Amino acid sequence: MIPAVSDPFSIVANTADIQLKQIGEKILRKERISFEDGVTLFEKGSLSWLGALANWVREQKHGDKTYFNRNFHIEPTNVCVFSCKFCSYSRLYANREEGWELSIDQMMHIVKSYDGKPVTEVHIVGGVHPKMNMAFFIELLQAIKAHRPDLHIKAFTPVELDYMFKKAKVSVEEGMRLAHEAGLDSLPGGGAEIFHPDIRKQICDDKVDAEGWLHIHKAAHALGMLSNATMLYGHIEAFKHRIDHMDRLRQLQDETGGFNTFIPLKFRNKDNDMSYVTESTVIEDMKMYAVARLYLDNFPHIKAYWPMLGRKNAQLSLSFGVNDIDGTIDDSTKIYAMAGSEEQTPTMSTADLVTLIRQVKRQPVERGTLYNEIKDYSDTALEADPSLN
Ligand code: V47
Ligand code: SF4
Repeated sequence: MIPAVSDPFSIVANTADIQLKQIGEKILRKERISFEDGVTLFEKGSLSWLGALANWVREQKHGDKTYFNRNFHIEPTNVCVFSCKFCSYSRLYANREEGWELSIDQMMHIVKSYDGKPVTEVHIVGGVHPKMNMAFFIELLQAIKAHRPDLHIKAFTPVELDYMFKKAKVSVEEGMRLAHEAGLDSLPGGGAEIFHPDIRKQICDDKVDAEGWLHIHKAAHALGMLSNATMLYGHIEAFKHRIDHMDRLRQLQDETGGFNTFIPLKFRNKDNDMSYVTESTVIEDMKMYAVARLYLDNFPHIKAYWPMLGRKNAQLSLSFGVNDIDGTIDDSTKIYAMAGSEEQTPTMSTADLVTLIRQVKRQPVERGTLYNEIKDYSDTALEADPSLN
């Protein structure tokens, strides 16, 4: 474990590189850094230098608090009409051996299996099945809310929403309103990949573009819904594409204030059309988190998604700007296991998550989806709380 450097001022002062020194000083003065500054951070910033600054920003915003939530995932289908080159998950036809397609009853069976358990959120994301349409998902949202009104539904990426709105011939605004009325509470961050068209056309040419993705999140924010944003990094993109991506998010956040969390997603290369691409190293991963924390000054939270990063690296990320490590998940989240993550059975009990956070001397706080604090686990004796397992 690399200890967090508590004195970024000395680190900044000791930097020989004049450009880095100026950027570091801006950050310590809490001034916004520019596009060029962001690229320079990637190009020149050392791991320890970036980590010290990002940890300083993280501690200014959240102290040692490290959030997690208790959620479960439902993946309605892995059948998908799109053909993203990085995807290890989609299967074109449901009748192929590995394809699945859940009915409303089957999904409600999953929801009901959590009755009496202290989960606060269901996360629903899957492929884009040609048969599934808006009416189907409206019915699903209504059924979940009728059964468990207090369960927060975070569901559907703009990829799924764009497809269903077009099929139903409704505008984005109208479609979002209908979904919200039916029970959709917030949007997850998926489908963003890399916004820049030069990269997007090479890795996911046929699905919603950057403008479409941002439009849907903007419409959600206008209805008072909050959302997350992701970025798939570590493949064929250059640093300027990563900054371009974060810059578009930063601009929309200035307008709406509707984003909660940014989640950098490390590209995994197993069994997909980009298997020839070498995966990023842990050093690059930590730099990615740190630069995200420094660039996205208006995003409250930076999340490490542990099923994709692995538990040890998720712990490490807490010293590089990350203040959230998602949730217990408690379900067979298949997308990362299929793409090559070492986390083949991505479930962690709440006690495991609390221990993981405490081991690196941070403060575990259970949150709701919208970052309402549910319980601080700093001093809870784990064996004394039966709901933890
Ligand atoms: O958009 C697909 C990614 C995303 C691969 O909002 C891959 O709380 C790496 O968005 N290697 C979906 N990543 C998952 C997602 C998410 C996950 C957890 C929490 C939240 C949240 C959102 O998975 C896709 C895509 O970027 N993905 N294939 C791959 N080979
Ligand atoms: Fe379909 Fe999503 Fe996979 Fe792309 S990443 S092929 S949209 S399931």
